[in-house]
Amino acid sequence: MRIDIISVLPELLKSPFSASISKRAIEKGLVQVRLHDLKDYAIGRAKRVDDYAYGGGAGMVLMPEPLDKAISKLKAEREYDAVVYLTPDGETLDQRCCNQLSLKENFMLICGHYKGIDQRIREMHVTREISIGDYVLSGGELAAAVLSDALIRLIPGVLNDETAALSDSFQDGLLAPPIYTRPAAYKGKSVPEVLRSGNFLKIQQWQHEQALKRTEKRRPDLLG
Ligand code: 6GU
Repeated sequence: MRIDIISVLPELLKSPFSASISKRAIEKGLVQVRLHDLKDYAIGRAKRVDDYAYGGGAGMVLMPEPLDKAISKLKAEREYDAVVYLTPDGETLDQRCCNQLSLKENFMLICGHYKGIDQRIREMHVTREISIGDYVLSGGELAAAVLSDALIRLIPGVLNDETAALSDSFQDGLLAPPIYTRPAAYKGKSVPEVLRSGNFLKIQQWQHEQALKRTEKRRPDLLG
């Protein structure tokens, strides 16, 4: 997998890829992440990338020309399976969407900032518009980091057995059951007996029951 991210604040995106699972995936060569600074494509003597919105209102808009140049340069170098614009008015990201996207090879992620990007760039280049939830972030960078993280961990070979994606919340349409580690008793609270029974079938049964209970209580919408 290859992820190209275009942003006016690429420095905001360095640390999410410098630790843990994403870092290991990059080191293993299972994913390549490239950050592109939109400011390198600024135009005019003033080296601008944003301008006021037509029609007025507060907030700046990323201009079409720098974005068009940046996107076109990347497109000339390789085929992209998806050109994603991260925006609060996009489709809401969920695990199903991540699973589907994780089968693709080359992604371009475009981060808006301020009020967003010129509509014409969305029409000319963007193939998919994604939001990470119903709240507003200052820019698309953190959303791009969230989407990248969710995709990278699904690449075959990225997770080892201990962190297998199959037992994650949402992967089977249910929230994950409670989990415990040693010690067996802590401040008077004990680990459920069944988890220490060694009976794999009973453990699985218990975990499924707990997952169902938790989902009914917290996210009944997931049960349909
Ligand atoms: Cl993708 N961008 C911004 N700016 N805010 C968001 C978002 C994206 N998803 C949820 N809120």
